[in-house]
Amino acid sequence: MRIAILGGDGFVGWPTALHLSNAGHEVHILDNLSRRWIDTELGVQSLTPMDSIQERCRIWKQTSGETIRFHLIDLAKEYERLKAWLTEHAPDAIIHFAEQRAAPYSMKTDRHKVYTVNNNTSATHNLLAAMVEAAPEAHLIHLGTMGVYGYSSVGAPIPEGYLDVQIDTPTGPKEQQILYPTKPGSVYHMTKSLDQILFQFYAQNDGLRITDLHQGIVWGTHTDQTRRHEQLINRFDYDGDYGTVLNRFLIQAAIGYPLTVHGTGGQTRAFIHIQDSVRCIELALGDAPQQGDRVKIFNQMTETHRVRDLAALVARLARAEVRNLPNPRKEAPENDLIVNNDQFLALGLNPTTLAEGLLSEVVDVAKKYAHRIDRSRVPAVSAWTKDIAKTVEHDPEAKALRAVS
Ligand code: USQ
Repeated sequence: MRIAILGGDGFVGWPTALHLSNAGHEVHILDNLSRRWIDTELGVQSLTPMDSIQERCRIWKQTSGETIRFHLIDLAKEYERLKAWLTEHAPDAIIHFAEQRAAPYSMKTDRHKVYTVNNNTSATHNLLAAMVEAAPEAHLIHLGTMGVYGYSSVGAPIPEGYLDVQIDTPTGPKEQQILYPTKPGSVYHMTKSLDQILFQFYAQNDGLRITDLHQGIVWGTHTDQTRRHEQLINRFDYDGDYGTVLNRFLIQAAIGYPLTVHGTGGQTRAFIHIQDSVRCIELALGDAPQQGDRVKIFNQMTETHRVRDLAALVARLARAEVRNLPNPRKEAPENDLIVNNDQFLALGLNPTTLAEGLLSEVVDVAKKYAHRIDRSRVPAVSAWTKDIAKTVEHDPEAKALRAVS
């Protein structure tokens, strides 16, 4: 297949590009390199040394003999170029990662909220409008998030996108399936909730074939392909805005930094290893909806864990210390989470779970590049509200810690 990977320079986009190129597909990366600019804005860098996208593609050609082409394009701002690109290349499938993906970054200031909404919503809508004109047959796979469901304990398993409801009508009760009601916990998660409505409309109005993957928190760094050459290495975020919880704990353990648990650590979240993430995308490619079908939604996760249990596991594994900090986010302090992921299991996904070996591999990568870490960028200081901002702990390494009650 000819596949366009939008946002193919990012944390999941790059290993996906390698995985699909390795599987024999013709891969094109379209990216505006905004993630690299955000590193510059924040004054942080990936823990792992990342080459330019052009150099990465050159090394891949040298290592595998396969070609990945890179196209510098901003989906949110260059609509006509996007449409022209789709007309010229006629991709069979389009994988859409091209959105600002960090919740803390989206809540940093009003400017970051505006940027995240403008960028994410325009990118998705530009793509859909251009597909109707230039690539109506292509299969669109979007990287959505488990966070659209919200994290209040409902007690029932979260279904894959659609909820069975019964509505009272004058002629008696009627069964219906509706999009699971969204309850986003950040401006970033809100944009992914808006995306769902855009997809629903374009599938129903124009017959676009769309798959939305509600992905959990990705952990790990290497895949089979990124391991093949040092310069194919994936990016690996540790800072308070882009680093995600399990990877942060593993990096913190590697550099002797206290594990930064927000609040009691009673938050339960869904997780998936990066190797499974790229495999799921391949499985979704092979299971496309037909024209006229509703949006196909998968829960792309393999297990759920409570944050404090992860901290305890990493602390045991790497002899690290755990710190309970005031939570910079507005979120339920404790929640349960049960998630259905039957569709990927039925398609043959064999989940990689939190094996100690894989956790240790991440700690080893972090130790190797520890000299690149700026400890002052580890704390998560983007607060969800002005009141919460007053309570944020800026220096978890300091001796005099505020207590969490
Ligand atoms: N947390 C800590 N300590 C930390 C960092 C995070 O206790 O040092 C807590 C947070 O308060 C939160 C949980 O860990 O309760 C998860 O935070 P996270 O930063 O790992 O994940 P999140 O902000 O939800 O976002 C990440 C990705 C996003 C993706 C989402 C999937 O950045 O792109 O959509 O995971 S999900 O969480 O399932 O919605």
